[in-house]
Amino acid sequence: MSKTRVSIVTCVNDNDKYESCARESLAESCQNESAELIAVDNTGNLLSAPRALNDGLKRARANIVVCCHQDVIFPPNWVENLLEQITVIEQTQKNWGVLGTFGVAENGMFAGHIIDVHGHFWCEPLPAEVQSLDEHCLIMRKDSGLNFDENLGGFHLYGADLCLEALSKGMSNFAIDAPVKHLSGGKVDADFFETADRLYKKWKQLNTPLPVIQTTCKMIRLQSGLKGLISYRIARIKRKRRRKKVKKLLQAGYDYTTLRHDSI
Ligand SMILES: [Mn+2]
Repeated sequence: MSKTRVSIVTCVNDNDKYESCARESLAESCQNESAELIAVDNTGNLLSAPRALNDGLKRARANIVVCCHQDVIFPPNWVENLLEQITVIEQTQKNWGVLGTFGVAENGMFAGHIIDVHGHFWCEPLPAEVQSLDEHCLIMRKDSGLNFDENLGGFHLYGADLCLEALSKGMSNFAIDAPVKHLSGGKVDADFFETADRLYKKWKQLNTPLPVIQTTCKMIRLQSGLKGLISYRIARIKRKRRRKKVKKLLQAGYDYTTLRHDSI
């Protein structure tokens, strides 16, 4: 039997970047066979991210599948760290949906542990239940039956959509304490807004588990009608208040390595 515990899938449109980041930092885990790497060639961006990642997911041999950006650097022993976090989560929640290194908690605060272009974020306590997870690193189980929605298309928000799929099937999603370094920030471009529109059009027709979803980049309405509009307005007011409170705390000397997501 293969001892590969984790399959790590990446949609690659810049092979040099992939080789110097994800592949190089995971070389040891590949050597000791705890992880296998699956690169889905997407030179020229001919495939959408959901399509490319689903291709990788099908090829994965392990039940635990990590989908990461090509510009993510994993510290030594990251695979062991991930498996430990899964053990912690499974003590209370066997049927978890999606895990990630960084996301937005149910109260709208950042949750997770990451080093990126915006700084070092460490929002304890972890693992924490979240409403959405950032796409730079998502973890799922093959046997959960979850996969990416190819109709969503594009290169954004497929993590938020996957979290909604999991929630609608009764699974919970968590940010974990298995930090990685991500070399880019979120890019809110035209493709982002087009994908956000498709996300809204999809979930407003379904029984959306959340009226509004807050991602690490933006807040997106998912419910139509007056009810949806009111939920969206309330969520925005709450976000404004929360941001003010966070700003005050940061001015008082707190930083994102000491701020707890459950204290706001
Ligand atoms: Mn990236």
